[in-house]
Amino acid sequence: MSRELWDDIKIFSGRLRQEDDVLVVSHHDADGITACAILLDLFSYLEIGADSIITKQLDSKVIAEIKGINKSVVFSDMGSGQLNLIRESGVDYYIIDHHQPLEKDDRQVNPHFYGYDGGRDVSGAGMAYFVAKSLGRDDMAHLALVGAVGDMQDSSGSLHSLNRIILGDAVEQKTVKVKNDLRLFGRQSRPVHLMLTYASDPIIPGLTGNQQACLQFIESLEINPRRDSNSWKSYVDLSLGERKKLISALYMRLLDFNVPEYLIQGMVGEVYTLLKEEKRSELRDSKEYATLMNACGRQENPEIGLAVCLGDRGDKWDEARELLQSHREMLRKGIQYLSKRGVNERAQLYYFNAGGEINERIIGVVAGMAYGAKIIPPNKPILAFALDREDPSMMKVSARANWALVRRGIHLGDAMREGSREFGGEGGGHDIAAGATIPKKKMDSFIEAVNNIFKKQLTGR
Ligand SMILES: [Mn+2]
Repeated sequence: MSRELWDDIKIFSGRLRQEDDVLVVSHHDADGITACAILLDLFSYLEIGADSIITKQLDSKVIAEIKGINKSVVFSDMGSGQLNLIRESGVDYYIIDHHQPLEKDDRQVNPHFYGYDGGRDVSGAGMAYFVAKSLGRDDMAHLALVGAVGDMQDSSGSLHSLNRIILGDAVEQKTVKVKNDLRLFGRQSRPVHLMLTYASDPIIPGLTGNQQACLQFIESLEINPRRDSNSWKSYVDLSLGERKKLISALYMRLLDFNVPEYLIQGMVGEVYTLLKEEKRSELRDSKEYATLMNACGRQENPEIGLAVCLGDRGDKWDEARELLQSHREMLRKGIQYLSKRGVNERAQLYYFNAGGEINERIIGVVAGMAYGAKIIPPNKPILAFALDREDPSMMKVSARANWALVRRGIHLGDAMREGSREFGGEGGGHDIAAGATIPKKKMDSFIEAVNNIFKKQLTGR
């Protein structure tokens, strides 16, 4: 880590250490929830009183609520982009963030000021971890990795830069094991054939979306997919030999269908196993852990995920898994709706307007799943529109792409920011996933504008 960043973290932490009662305000996704857990664990270690609020976004309404609580506030995984709003509110603040900052400020730690890319090099949970580590508390390294994976910072096949330092700590503490293996989602908790059925990164021609074909494929390799007469094996139940056989058969299939080499490469890479968690539980694999947290957040119960991060394996853990179930059920219905309804197409994008049919909380996830469910081919980004529940004159837009499109130049965050600004809305986000809010009556012009922006991104003009 750059000396300068570490020194500034220490100065920042030294000041934070003087507080005796704080309020942590964090984001409602996997990164924000794990970041919040890391900070609450730190404050309990330091015997500093701490409450927390986990929120979807930091707007004036949330700021007013925060102000009413009348404590020093530690913003986590958010705040750098809302510095003006925070300053205006007059609250006593600390910001620990990795999003694009507005300006430098000595009550803020953010990797962007030191030449790091907050999109890839470190997450909000990672920054919280470094703050904790500088104060002598480094036992949550594994959670910081869940945050990074939740923000898709391992999408190239491994974590790097500042995340690599955290990984080194976790490996040394024996809480995490790194292995080169199949990186498909669900290696711990899903039956093998369902892991293949839902594979979307990469999409496996002839298998993704077809459960029967996946089962036959596994059987054709002489791998028994059943654990016993009434349960299925997950990937981690396979023997080493069976895993190798499966991976090379998947390789061959992708090559046969001319899937680009770099997409095939991404299928195998680092997987991060949480060694203190039970085998076959969602918490055992960093990616599945992150999905569980995202489900809690999107089902509007992030505090249940938070309790699990802080060690609850009783009631809250049961509730978290129930939330995951209902989350999956909502997604299943969303996908069903979308495949019946189909999508509209422009030269550079797909889009659909779900109106009120799909909840705005999950519509982005549904849009991203449209590739895996073979509702759309992976050749263009997809925009999903939904009613804004809080303001009927506005619409929420969720944009999703895939790794191949990002490689070709697509940056959804830029497109959403630029496109929405033109019509008096606001937007932003990551290259692969982003969102915006726009006036309802501008929907068609917005689609046209974004179509042009994508064209520019792809051709450079
Ligand atoms: Mn984040």
